[in-house]
This record gives sequence, C-alpha cells and structure tokens, in this order.
Amino acid sequence: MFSTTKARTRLTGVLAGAAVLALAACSSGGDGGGDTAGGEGGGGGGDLITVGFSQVGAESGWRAANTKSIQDTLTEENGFDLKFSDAQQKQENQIQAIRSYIAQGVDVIAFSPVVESGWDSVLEEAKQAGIPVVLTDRAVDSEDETLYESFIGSDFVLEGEMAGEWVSENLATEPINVVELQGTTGAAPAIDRKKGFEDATADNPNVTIIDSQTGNFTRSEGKTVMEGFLQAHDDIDLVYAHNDDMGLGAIEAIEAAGLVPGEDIKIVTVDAVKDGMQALADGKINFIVECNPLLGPDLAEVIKKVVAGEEVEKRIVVEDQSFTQEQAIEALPTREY
Ligand code: GYE
Repeated sequence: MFSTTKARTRLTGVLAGAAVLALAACSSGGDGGGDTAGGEGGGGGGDLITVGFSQVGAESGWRAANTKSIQDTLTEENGFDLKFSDAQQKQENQIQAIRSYIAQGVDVIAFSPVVESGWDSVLEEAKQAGIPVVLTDRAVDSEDETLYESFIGSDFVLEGEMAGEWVSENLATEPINVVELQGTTGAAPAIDRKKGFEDATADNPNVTIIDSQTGNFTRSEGKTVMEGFLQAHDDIDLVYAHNDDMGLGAIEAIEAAGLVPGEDIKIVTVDAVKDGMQALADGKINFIVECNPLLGPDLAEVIKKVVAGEEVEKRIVVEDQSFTQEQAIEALPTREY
C-alpha cells in the first residue's frame, strides 16, 4: 500500500514519454479503425473521437455526479462519441467492457478501476492494439507506467489525513472509540483513506479504532455494518465512513437504535455530495472531507491532447476542501452536486 502511494506521489507532474506519443499517433489517424457512427450529428465537420468508458457502478451519490459529469462533457457537440458501460462494481465486468472496446477499435479507453490490482494483462492488450488508456478517479497499482497515459483524480491519502486531523484536533481531546466503515475492499479510495486517517491519528493516544469493516461504499451496506457495530459495542464515540452514503446508512442504524447521530455518536465522512452536506447542515454528520466528482472536463481535455499526440501529465491531482456544519450551511445553496 505504502509503496503505491509513494509511487503515485512521485509521478505527479511527470510528462508522458515518447512511447505514449507513438501510441497516440497510431490511434488518431482517422482512416481505418475507430470510424464514428455519429458523424452526421455534429462535431463541426471533423471526426468524433470515440471513447469507451467503463464506469465502476452506481453505488453512491458521488458516482451519480461523476457519471453525469462525464456524460455531459463527452458529447457530440464537444467532439466525442461516448460508449458508456456500468460494471456494477465487478472487476470482471470492467475487463469484459475494456476488451469489447478494444475489439470495436475505439480511439481512447477511459475507466475508473473498481479495485487497484489485476489490470496489467488487459492494459497490455489495449497497448498492443494501439489504444491509449486514461484512468479517472481511482488508480491501478501497475508498475508499468506506459500502460496508461494519465491518471486524473483526488489524493485519497490526503483526504483520509484531513479527516484524521480534524478528529484528532476537535474530538480526541479525550479518549474516543472509533468504528470505521471502509469502502470497497481493494479499491484505491478505501486503501488510501484508511491509511491517511490512521497516519493522522497515530500520534494521538486518545484515538482507538475498535472495529473496521467494509460497507462497499453503499448506503444499505453501511447501515447493515453499522447495525452490527452497534450490537457488538456499546461504547462507540465516532463513525469514520469512507463516503457519505455509508455515513447516511450509519445514521439510519444509529437512529433505529434510539441514539442521536452527530451527538451520541459523531460521524465524519468523505465526498461532500448533496445528501451528505444536508446531513452535515442538519447536525447529523459532524465533518466532511470533499472529493470532487466533476472529472468530465479534465478527462475531455486529456483525451483531446492524447489523440492530437500532445504530451499530457501522468498524474493530475484534483484538489479537495473540507466542511464543518457552518460551512455546509453556507455552501449548500450553490452546490453543484
Ligand atoms: O468516494 C465513493 C464512490 O472512487 C472516489 O467511489 C470514488 C469513491 C467515492 O463510491 O462515494
């Protein structure tokens, strides 16, 4: 885990090399493969760029906002022919989708990998076919950086650290018992948000993580796991949930147990999507670290550059902020997602 994080940090700002340019050159010829069916629909006379996008699933409010951003940006008006598929949080579905995009000869493949490991062979197949790949949102742990052009997304370790620092400074002035709702097992944001939180609270002896399980980034699993935590422990002070949806599920479980979320049991989450921000404004969640899902515009720009044979940054880090209750009340009326 640690080495992955370090590797990613080191990549920040590094430009893609000559191999990448060679790849882009073979795939952007416009003759031969990758013909676009939608040419008559617009695109200003030029060929549309055919993009095959494999999405993780529809597990959370964050994911819905991310999908909307991609679909609203990779439009025919903007020069794209988007082929979109939902993998329902299953790696085998994503591998199948990527293979099908390779077979169709799309110009560029983009995807948000459900888990970090196990991508090398399918990425190698794309490389052999001369189809450039762009990663969005989640990372892969492949050692071979030539397997993809760029990775656009947030720094999840930093998000976990921001959550941990707030807890350490604001709640752990006395001993607290923490339960953790982890994201999907093996997913970059689950691995990194766990690590960041642990790192940031490691030197505060008042913080004890008494239980930690996956809620798979969904509201319903967050609720079920929280019900189990409440049965197993009668001394929970804080829930640290790797996303808003699991935190919202935990709120339901806490209320059903006759306790007051945000007071009897404090809650800290990551994402800052509308429902989470509303719960923060209502005092049911105590602090949220943002994870910006609006990756469509950056993705469109990177794809256009890759197809044009221009250099792109290997790592594009999306900046995030954090919200207290007062800040959520102020931000909510103009929040985009
Ligand atoms: O935090 C969560 C979603 O990969 C950053 O996936 C994304 C995470 C997000 O299910 O809500």
